[in-house]
Amino acid sequence: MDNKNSYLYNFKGHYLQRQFAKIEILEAIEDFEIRDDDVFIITYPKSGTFWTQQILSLIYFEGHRNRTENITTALRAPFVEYNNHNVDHSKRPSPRFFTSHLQYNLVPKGLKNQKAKVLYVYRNPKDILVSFFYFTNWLAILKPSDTLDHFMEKFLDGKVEANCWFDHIRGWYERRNDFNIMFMCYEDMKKDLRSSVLKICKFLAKSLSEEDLDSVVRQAEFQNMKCDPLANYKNIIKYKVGIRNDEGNFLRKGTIGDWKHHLTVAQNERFDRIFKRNMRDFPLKFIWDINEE
Ligand code: PPS
Repeated sequence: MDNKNSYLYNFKGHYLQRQFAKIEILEAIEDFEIRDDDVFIITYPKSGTFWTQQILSLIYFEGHRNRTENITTALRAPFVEYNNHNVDHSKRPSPRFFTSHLQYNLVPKGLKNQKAKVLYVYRNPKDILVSFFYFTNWLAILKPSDTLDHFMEKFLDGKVEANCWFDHIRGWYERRNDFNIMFMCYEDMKKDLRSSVLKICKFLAKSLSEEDLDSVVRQAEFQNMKCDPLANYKNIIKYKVGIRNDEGNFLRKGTIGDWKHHLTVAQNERFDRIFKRNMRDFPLKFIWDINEE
């Protein structure tokens, strides 16, 4: 992989958004000092990253839950590979939350002491493909594609941020014993948000009153997040990053199975063939349809 792409930055074989990638930040990640109570949200793009940031922020910060503090979820759980806000992580109070789209071999090595927690959120890749297609065509700093077919080629080739979806999830899953990790499925969160929040609380050893739990679930629901400027980055993206049109939204559909409205029969069959070949014997289940059990 060369480094001539004007939209993607290649760091040790991993693609990042060129606009925000800084070599000194990337090189410092490996030795980044990890605390035992740190929590890392790890996702492939478009898998529910900001949703999970919102859930953790609501679980942990009373001021976020009762809306007395005006801190975006991006600042509650900043990306480790993009320090856009120049945060000095060593000065942040514990527990610290981080977010990352990095592959398993590029995260801080201190995460492997198996104390700090990793929450890996995954989503069915056909919905990721569609979400990613709309996102890259919306954001001015990402390379647009004329057609879904064109974007699908890039996605399957791993010529997008965070590279190939298959490698990302397989890598993290195969190395799961190196980390204190829990895998969560976007679709399970969508189908039963309350149980998913409870599952996250259990993993983080955090208990909430019934009233607080209700409040977390309510404020993490799609429609409520969409209206919440601290959780929906539409305007931040519009004014600080730049967009190509006004129709897009960071919280676009937030559903399961939207791919059915976008993929042709031929594209779907091709995707299925490639999925089967790459995910043979892979034990995590994927939910492709809202009505699937
Ligand atoms: S990014 O840019 O990679 O960090 O994007 P990411 O946050 O991972 O994923 C964006 C998709 O997540 C959907 N989303 C939600 N779905 C359901 N419920 C809630 N509360 C929610 N919040 C975000 C968001 O709408 C994007 O999916 P699509 O399919 O494009 O709507």
